[in-house]
Amino acid sequence: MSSLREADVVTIGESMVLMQPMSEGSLAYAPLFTRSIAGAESNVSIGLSRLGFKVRWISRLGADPFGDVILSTLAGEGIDVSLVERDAAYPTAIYFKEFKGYGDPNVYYYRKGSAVSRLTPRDVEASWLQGAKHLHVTGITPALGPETGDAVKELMKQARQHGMTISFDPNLRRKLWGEEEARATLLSLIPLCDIFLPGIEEAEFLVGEKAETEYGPHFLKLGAKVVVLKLGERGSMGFIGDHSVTAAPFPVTRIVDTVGAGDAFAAGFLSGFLDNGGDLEHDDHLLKALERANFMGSLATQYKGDWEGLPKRDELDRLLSGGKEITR
Ligand code: KDG
Repeated sequence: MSSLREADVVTIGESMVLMQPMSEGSLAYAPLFTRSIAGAESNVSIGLSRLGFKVRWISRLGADPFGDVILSTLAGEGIDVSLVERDAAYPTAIYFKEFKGYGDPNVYYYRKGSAVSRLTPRDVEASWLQGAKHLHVTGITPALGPETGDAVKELMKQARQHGMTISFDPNLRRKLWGEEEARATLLSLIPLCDIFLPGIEEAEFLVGEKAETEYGPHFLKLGAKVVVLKLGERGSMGFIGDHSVTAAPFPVTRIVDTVGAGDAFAAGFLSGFLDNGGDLEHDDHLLKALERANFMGSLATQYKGDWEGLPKRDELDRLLSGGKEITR
């Protein structure tokens, strides 16, 4: 008998060691760094785990100390990492942020030839989805190696065969691949997902400039069942069937770090989806999931780090109901 823990959600992707400078400005002049870990799918995993969901994270890491720290951090967050493979031949990836004092941070990736970049569809195993209800994938994994996209596609197909629901965040990373390849690959994954979560700029990248309200119906026609359009500081819109709802943003007075906000949003939305047993047909459910997503996204921008600001369930409930924290 398998000793695998049950999972509400399975994610697959690459996590890296994240080096963040302690000073603003060019990395050329940054003498001191703090070390954390990050990765779009593990950020979502942490968000969901903190809200009480059982999450399994599938990945590969180098057989190196950076792989150790990623594994122990995620295990410490309650995520099932028992199927993560260690590879002695290829390293764990690293990335650096550069804070300019305005706008989004710059990021510098050192991930070519990493352990995850060697993943192929032949590596996909039935155990990855065992006992799971939902699969979450992003467009970052297909950008990593020659066959990583096919591996993601294979996993999505298997999830569908198992009757699981699937969410897909395109997470366009222009530094990782060429525009044409990115566009074609990301578009090819939309028909395989139930919930598609593009940002407004990603939507425009994928299908060209349109009126904001046209993107949802366009992606629904391509095969997604629900489209969630992230509008940044203007909130978000959800599209299902022939109707749509708009959720207002939560105002943020001090943005510290925008990286990870989209993953916080995804965790918020998926938690609303799972809380309602996968029913988004009611406008009320869709709106609540969007509002939670907006809130989680705005929270993430107020912390340095890609996931550190994600709330636990009781904290989320208190913050959303306007309750005050007893601090001393
Ligand atoms: O969405 C945030 C991620 O971009 C970040 O945590 C690192 O996975 C990452 C990436 O590929 O940029």
